[in-house]
Amino acid sequence: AAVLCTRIIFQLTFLLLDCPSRRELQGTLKQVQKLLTAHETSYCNKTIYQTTCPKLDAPTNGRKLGKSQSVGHEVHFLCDPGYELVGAESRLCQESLVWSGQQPTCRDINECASSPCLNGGTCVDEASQFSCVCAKGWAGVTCQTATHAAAATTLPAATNGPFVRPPRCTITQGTTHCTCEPGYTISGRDSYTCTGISTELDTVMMKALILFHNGQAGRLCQHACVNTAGGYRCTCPAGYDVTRDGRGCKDIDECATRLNNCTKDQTCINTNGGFQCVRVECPKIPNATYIKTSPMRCERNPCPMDNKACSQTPNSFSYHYLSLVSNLSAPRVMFRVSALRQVGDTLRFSLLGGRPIRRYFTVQRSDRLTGQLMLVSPVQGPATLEAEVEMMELERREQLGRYITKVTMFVSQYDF
Ligand SMILES: *[C@@H]1O[C@H](CO)[C@@H](O)[C@H](O)[C@H]1NC(C)=O
Ligand SMILES: *[C@@H]1O[C@H](CO)[C@@H](O)[C@H](O)[C@H]1NC(C)=O
Ligand SMILES: *[C@@H]1O[C@H](CO)[C@@H](O)[C@H](O)[C@H]1NC(C)=O
Ligand SMILES: *[C@@H]1O[C@H](CO)[C@@H](O)[C@H](O)[C@H]1NC(C)=O
Ligand SMILES: [Ca+2]
Ligand SMILES: [Ca+2]
Repeated sequence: AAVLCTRIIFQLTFLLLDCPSRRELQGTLKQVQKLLTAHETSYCNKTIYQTTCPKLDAPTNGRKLGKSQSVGHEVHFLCDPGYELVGAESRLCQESLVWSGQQPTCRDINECASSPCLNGGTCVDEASQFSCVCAKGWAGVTCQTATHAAAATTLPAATNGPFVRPPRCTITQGTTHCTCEPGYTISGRDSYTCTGISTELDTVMMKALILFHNGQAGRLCQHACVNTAGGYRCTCPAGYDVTRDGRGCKDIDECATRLNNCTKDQTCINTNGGFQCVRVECPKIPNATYIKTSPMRCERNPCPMDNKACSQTPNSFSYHYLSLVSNLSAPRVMFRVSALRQVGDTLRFSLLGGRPIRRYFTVQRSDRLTGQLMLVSPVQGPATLEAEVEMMELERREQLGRYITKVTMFVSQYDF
């Protein structure tokens, strides 16, 4: 023990000044062992065993492809549908045991703000197409490609369409040479675009963009678009339900359900976006009396003999209600009025009412016994318009009969 003790003392004079007791010695030995082990492990970890980069997480709302954390291996990142990748598409485990690039994130795509021109490009109208005026440093039909060679290699994946990739470019003696990933070919006017081999899909994508740009047909939502994490949804104004496809708005028929508060003596008229309760009151005209012969019709009581004032009043009033959408294209036929048979030698149709009505409507004959109410100019809703069509029977310019058709049009606030 003394020899051992001496040897240890010799080696570890910095730890022990005197030969310690057996217990103290054991404690010191343990400490020394621990110290050596720790030193060795830390050394080994670095030089021999540790050849991997730290574990990488998949981005939120995305996936990581590739599990290997060894030097020289790459991992790739993908985002869930509805999200776009911002940052490095892939990262490499470098010799220094540090991953290349920055950890990417998956950003929600704002479908509601979608525009065919990417990267800050401005969309310009053309006859049946569009073109993009790209922001500085970007090119391509939809400004999808970075023109700066250096920028191209670090182009974030988020700006790439599914069939378009940035090329890898190098500048040699002032000339730029670009190459594409396998499966892609150099294309585009600027030849800085790598396009997928599937040109058919490319065409589809372009068509979709054009359709979107032209509105209506490609309108994402008929009314309003609300961006949500990973998607979007369409909303409709009060009085409408969202259609099955989730994009359109469908009027709720309050009259077919109990959603209306019309009273028993009223008639419920369903309108686009609402409803109306109507009740026909027969007109009060001097020298004549009218009675209701149906909910929508009033007829004149027989006139006393030789009462010219009475016989000149209309024989009947009939009432019709139309529910229209705003901004209907014109001209179009709104309503037709027909005589059952010819009475007298002349049948005349005319539009009653003042200037406001004549701004939008006209009455013209469509055949011998029929007159039609025509819309001549689009009406912007919400509005309620009343047009009166008069049909008069004449015999040698003498009035035989007069029939009034009142057409009330409820024009909705929206074009649906
Ligand atoms: C050595 O590596 C192992 C496993 O990676 C770890 O548990 C240990 O704490 C490391 N030791 C030192 C001293 O770094
Ligand atoms: C029906 O209810 C609306 C409010 O919801 C009210 O403005 C309207 O006057 C009511 N009509 C009748 C006939 O009660
Ligand atoms: C028509 O009615 C007015 C008042 O209501 C009356 O003064 C007039 O005499 C009537 N005309 C005829 C022809 O009965
Ligand atoms: C009305 O419709 C025309 C096309 O039919 C459209 O150009 C115009 O913008 C529309 N106006 C409104 C206010 O919606
Ligand atoms: Ca979204
Ligand atoms: Ca309705």
